[in-house]
Parts: sequence; C-alpha cells; structure tokens
Amino acid sequence: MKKLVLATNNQHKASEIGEFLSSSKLRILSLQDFPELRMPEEDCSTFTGNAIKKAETVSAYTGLPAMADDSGLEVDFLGGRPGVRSARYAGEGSSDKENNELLLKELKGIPPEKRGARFKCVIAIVIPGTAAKTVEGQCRGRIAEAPKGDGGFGYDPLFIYKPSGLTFAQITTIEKSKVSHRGIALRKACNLLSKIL
Ligand code: ITT
Repeated sequence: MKKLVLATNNQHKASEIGEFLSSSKLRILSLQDFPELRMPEEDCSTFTGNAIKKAETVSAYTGLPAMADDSGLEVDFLGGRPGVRSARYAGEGSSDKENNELLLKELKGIPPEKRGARFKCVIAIVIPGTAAKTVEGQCRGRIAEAPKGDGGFGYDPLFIYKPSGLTFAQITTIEKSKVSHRGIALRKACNLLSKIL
C-alpha cells in the first residue's frame, strides 16, 4: 500500500483531510509517526511558498510522499490581512479565541456589506526526487459581528458562508468540505495524487 505523510500539526486540518482521503487506497501517516521531525518556520510571503516548504521538509526527512496545507483568511477591509499570518494574527502562539477577538476589534463598526472575506488554501504535494506540485481552493464569505456555532476551528465561528447564511462552525465537517477552500483544494489534490502516486 502506498504511503502519504500529512505534513501538519493542526489536528483540525488533519481530520478534515483524513476524512477526505479515507476512501483512497493510501496509507496515511501523520507527524506523530515522526516525533523527532522539526517543522520549518513558515516565513514565506505566500501560502504556496509555505505549503511547499512544509511538504519538502517532511518528504526529505521521511523519504516518503508528503502533503502540506497552508491556508488562511483574507479580509477585504484589512487589505487581505491576516493572510499568511492567520495562525499568528494576535501574536506568536495566539489562540483561535484571541485571533477571533482581534478580528472583531479591527472590524468594529464596519457594516455587513464591507465585511467580505475569503478563505484560501494551497496544498503542496512532494514525491521524493520530483518537484513540488500545488493546487488551491478559495471560498468567499462575510465576517460575522459575533461568533456563532461550536464546530470547526480557527475563524470558522466568524465566517458566514453567504448561500446558507450560517458560519462554518454551525455546519458539519462534511457540509463544510463541500464548499470550503480546503474541500475544493482537496478534490484537486486527490485527482493529482491518483495520477502521480
Ligand atoms: P500547520 O502549519 O501545522 O499545518 P497551522 O494551523 O499553523 O498548522 P497554517 O499556518 O496554514 O496552519 O495557518 C492556518 C490558519 O488559518 C489556522 O490556524 C486558522 O487560524 C486559519 N484557517 C485555515 N483554514 C481554516 C478553516 O478551514 N477554518 C477556520 N480557520 C482556518
């Protein structure tokens, strides 16, 4: 059975990706299978650069095919921030709650029609001995005025998916994957994996 290492320390991402790949014929390994591996600093200015960096590090260390996801939220009113800094928006090691609070503070008093945003996800796949390949997905929505829902992670409680009027934290993982940035990128990644692995 062919192996693929998921190059992420984010358990929520790993479970969204794992659910997606559960019907594939791949044996999925995680970073927990390689406890000595140290992930690189995510210092690139683009999602693509960071995703490739993570996948290349894991593939080089393990000698196996690796897949990484770099993703984040781009808010129109903030000129695309927090973007690649989404995980560290409120400072190094900040929690989802702190990041969401800062976002609400920065958008205080901004009316609904100016609270547009998009989630973006780039997935990089590296097969040893070959150049990295990337696919991406985007999903547009609007930032709520207060968090809603208990599901999901990160900015999900503040991200209203317009067609449903619900936040990503108010829907199931399966429903989210049908329309989300990660779901879109994962469908392309599965297609690519079936050709190159
Ligand atoms: P890895 O690098 O180990 O994969 P990470 O959480 O640091 O984990 P990123 O650097 O890609 O991952 O940062 C992504 C951040 O963007 C994440 O921590 C959330 O704050 C936000 N984010 C990305 N996808 C999201 C989603 O589907 N729902 C909510 N927030 C999301």
